[in-house]
Amino acid sequence: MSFKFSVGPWNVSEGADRFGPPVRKSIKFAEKLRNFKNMGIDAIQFHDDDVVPNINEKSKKEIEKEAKEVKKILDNLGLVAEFVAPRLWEDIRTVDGAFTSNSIEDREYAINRAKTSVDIANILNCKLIGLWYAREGTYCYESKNPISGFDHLVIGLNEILSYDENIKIFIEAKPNEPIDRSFLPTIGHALALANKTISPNRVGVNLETAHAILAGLDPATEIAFALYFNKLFAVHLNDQNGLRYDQDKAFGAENLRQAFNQVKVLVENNYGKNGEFVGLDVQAMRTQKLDDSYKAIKNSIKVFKLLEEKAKKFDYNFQKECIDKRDYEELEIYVIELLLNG
Ligand code: XLS
Ligand code: MG
Repeated sequence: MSFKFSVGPWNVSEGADRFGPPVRKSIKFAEKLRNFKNMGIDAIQFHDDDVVPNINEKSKKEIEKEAKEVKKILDNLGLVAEFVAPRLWEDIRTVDGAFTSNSIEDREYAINRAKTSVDIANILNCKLIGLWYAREGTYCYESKNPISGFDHLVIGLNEILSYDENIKIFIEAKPNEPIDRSFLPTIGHALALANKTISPNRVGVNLETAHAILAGLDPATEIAFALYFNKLFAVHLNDQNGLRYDQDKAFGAENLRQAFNQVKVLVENNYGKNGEFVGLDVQAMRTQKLDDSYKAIKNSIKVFKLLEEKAKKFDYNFQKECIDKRDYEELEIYVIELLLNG
């Protein structure tokens, strides 16, 4: 079985960062999708407002109409939608968090917007909702009661689960940024919370490499933990140079051996057998020129495939010999040579 890849339109951005404005022109949405298809991408990851821009200003009918137009573009290109994620971190009503805001009106807004994502997902013939809990946590520890916070998260999940019984949800855990302390920093936290919902089987996770590194954890082990529970609904492969801002670098660009082990654990466990995609969440560097802004994606796929070959070459007999002798130095140099030899 071969892996199928997905990316989001935000992965080809205009290069703005906290310290400077955009440096590249916007590429039209339909053109991005066409280019993704030509690069060998199979599925698209969507925020709700990637599908329906300015979603808050639109009626139910308008949302439906625009989502149907996007479905047509996807069909024409032979692409599918992997998930729809409500972009809950940009609206003025989610300044203090969305599902865990201290304001009841804001929490209601978050739930309604997530339900609209379910409607959009259905139009796109997609059954997966993504929740990156960007502002669910605190900037000031004392500003929220964490126990109520967890409770509000479960209430939000339950509302979505009961709105549509065919929908599954992934939680994308991240320890910090934009907030100081996240309520759900790791895969383990997300899986534990899933068990408190009305339908634990329908709540899984999306492991993003950079988020695990920011939590000081090993991404491959986080992936393995989710696989053990049959809860790895998606992955966001990328890379990260230690404890910096969330860099969304090309996969393998910083931590090649860790990248290898992520691919290896996915290969060993037949990830994708239930239709899951190898998702990338990488950003073009600010320094890239417009025509070269797809390289982070292209290079990530290239590295993934090269590492897949290496994973398939991995010598399990030799591994066993090393284990029997408890000679892990030998195993380690074997892996390094496997990676270095072309
Ligand atoms: C940010 C997240 C975001 C989600 C999609 O850190 O990675 O891009 O993946 O909502
Ligand atoms: Mg992500």
